[in-house]
Amino acid sequence: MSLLDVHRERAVIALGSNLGDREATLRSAGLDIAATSALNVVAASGLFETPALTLDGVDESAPAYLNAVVIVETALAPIAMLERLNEIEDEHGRVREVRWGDRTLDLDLIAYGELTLSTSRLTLPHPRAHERDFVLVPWLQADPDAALPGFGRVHDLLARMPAGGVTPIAAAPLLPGSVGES
Ligand code: A4P
Ligand code: MG
Repeated sequence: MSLLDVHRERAVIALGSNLGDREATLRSAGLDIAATSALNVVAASGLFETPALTLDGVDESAPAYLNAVVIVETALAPIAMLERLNEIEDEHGRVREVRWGDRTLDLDLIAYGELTLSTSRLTLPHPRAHERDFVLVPWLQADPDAALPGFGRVHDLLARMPAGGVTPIAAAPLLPGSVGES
């Protein structure tokens, strides 16, 4: 390794929206991620419609979410990456009112390499990702070999879950030419 080499990590971002023009918001946020020079997109999933999970459980009467996953390589530190994701949320009119409440855009950092971390601002991997089909199904589509640090292969996690209501929607992939890794 020379002094010019930069250490890069692979990071997984989950996108969710259940208010407004959900598809336009997710596509625009995907483009914002791709346009961030410090984030290089490796793969992206398609779009999936999923029933809202609230603090009281799945709420079929709440507006449904669209969810997707983007995988990037980055030299940004995890906190710097979270700050960039928060900026993109803010640019899309995200208002923080109710925890797990309806939102125009939620960007979660699901995993950052093999790193495990628990601070007041950031927990890695995302503490609830392992039990959320609306994160794991798009992630597996973008990367069939995906593994969640501390929890094992995403394929195996999903195989142990009841088949849920994660429905692919008939639309182009989130970012052009980027479903699955080539
Ligand atoms: N934070 C800590 N670790 C992370 C991380 N790995 N990634 C902190 C992102 N943020 C992380 O998040 C609250 C705080 O978590 C942030 O200040 C950050 O420093 P927030 O986005 O402000 O609030 P939130 O999203 O309402 O809360 P929370 O607990 O992060 O909720 P989740 O887990 O993000 O769940 N149902 C469906 N079908 N699809 C969804 O996408 N999403 C949620 C939100 C609920 N129900 C859903 C979906
Ligand atoms: Mg969140």
